[in-house]
Amino acid sequence: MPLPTYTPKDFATDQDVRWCPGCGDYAVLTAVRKALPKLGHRREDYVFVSGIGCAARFPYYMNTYGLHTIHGRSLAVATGIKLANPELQICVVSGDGDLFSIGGNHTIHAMRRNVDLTVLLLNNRIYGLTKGQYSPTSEQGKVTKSSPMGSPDFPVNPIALAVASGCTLIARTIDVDMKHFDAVYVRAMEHKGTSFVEVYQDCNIFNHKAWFYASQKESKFDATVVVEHGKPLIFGKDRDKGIRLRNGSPEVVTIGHGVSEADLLVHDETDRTLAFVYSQMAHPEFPEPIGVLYAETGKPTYDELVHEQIHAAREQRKGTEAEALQQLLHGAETWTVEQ
Ligand SMILES: Cc1ncc(C[n+]2csc(CCOP(=O)(O)OP(=O)(O)O)c2C)c(N)n1
Ligand code: SF4
Repeated sequence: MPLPTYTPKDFATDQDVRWCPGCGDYAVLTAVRKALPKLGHRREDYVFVSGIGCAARFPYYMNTYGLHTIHGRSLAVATGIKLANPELQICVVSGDGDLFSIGGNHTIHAMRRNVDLTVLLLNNRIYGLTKGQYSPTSEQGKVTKSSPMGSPDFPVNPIALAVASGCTLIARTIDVDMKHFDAVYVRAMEHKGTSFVEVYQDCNIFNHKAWFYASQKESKFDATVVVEHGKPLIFGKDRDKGIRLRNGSPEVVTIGHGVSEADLLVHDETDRTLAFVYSQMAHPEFPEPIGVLYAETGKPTYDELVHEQIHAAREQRKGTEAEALQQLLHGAETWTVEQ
C-alpha cells in the first residue's frame, strides 16, 4: 500500500501541551513533527518512549504509538519493544536526569548492544519536573535547592559516554536551531543501530540561559563549530578561526596568521577517536562541536542478532511449537530437590 502523504499536523494530538511557556521542549516537538513526514514510514510504525520528567511528556503529544514508562527505564522498555517487533521505528525522548542518573545503566547497555533505536536527550542540565535540583549534567558548583552550597559532583559528559559505550551514531544539536535539528534528527532516525542525539535544551524556569552561549546569535558563531564530514573545522563570526590537531589534541588557531585552511582538522565522522576529541572540547576554551560527530555503519544490531538466534533455534527444532515446548519442559535441564 502506498504511504499516505503526511504533514506535521498528522503527528499532533489533541492533548494540551503542559510545558512552561518558553520551554525549549516546544521547539523540539515542532521539529520532530516536521521531520517525521520525510522518513517514509507509516504513522503506526512509530513508537515514542520516555521515562519520567518534563521532556518525558513527549509521547502524549505525538499522534503515534507511545509509552510513558517509569523513571530511568525508557531504554529497557524500548529495547523490549524493538525485540518484539523489529519493524517499529523507535524514538526514546527523555531528560538528562532520566537518561543519565537513574537510567544511566540502561543508556550504556542500549548503546553497547547497538539496539536499533534513536535516543533524544533533552539536556537542560537540571531536574525540571521536580523543580530544579541539580542533575548529572549540571556543572560542578551548581547552586540549586538541593545543592545550596554548590554541587560537589563532577558532571557526566554525554558525548564521551556515548563514544565509550560503542554507540554507532552520535550527534549534538540545539533546541532553537530547527534547521540543524531537522538534519541531525532525520539522519539519526534513518540510522541502523543506536543513534544518540544530545539536544541543548533551555529550561527557562529552573536553568535559563544554560546554553545561551551556543544558541544566541551574538555568541554562537564563536562558541560552537558545526562539523560536516569531509570539511575543515572553521568557525567564528568572520569564519576566520579553525581547529588544528597538535599531538592528538585540539588547538584553536586563527586563519591567516601563518595558518591556512589546509592545516585544519578535517571532520571524519567515521573516526571514533576524533569523536572522543570532540567530546573534550568545551566552552569557553573551545567551540563546542555541533552536528553528526560520529557515524558507523555495518555493525550488527542487537535485535538482528537476537532474531538470528530465534530463527536458528526454530530451524534446529524438530516437530511443532507445542512439541518443542513439551521437549523443553521434559528435557534434561530439570532436577529434583531431595527432601
Ligand atoms: C523512581 C523515581 N525516582 C525519582 C522520581 C522523581 N523524579 C521525577 S522526574 C525526575 C528528574 C527529571 O529530570 P530530567 O530527567 O532531567 O527531565 P526534565 O524534567 O528536566 O525534562 C525525578 C528525579 C521518580 N518519579 N521516580
Ligand atoms: S520546568 Fe523547565 S523543562 Fe520543565 S516544562 Fe518548565 S521550562 Fe520546560
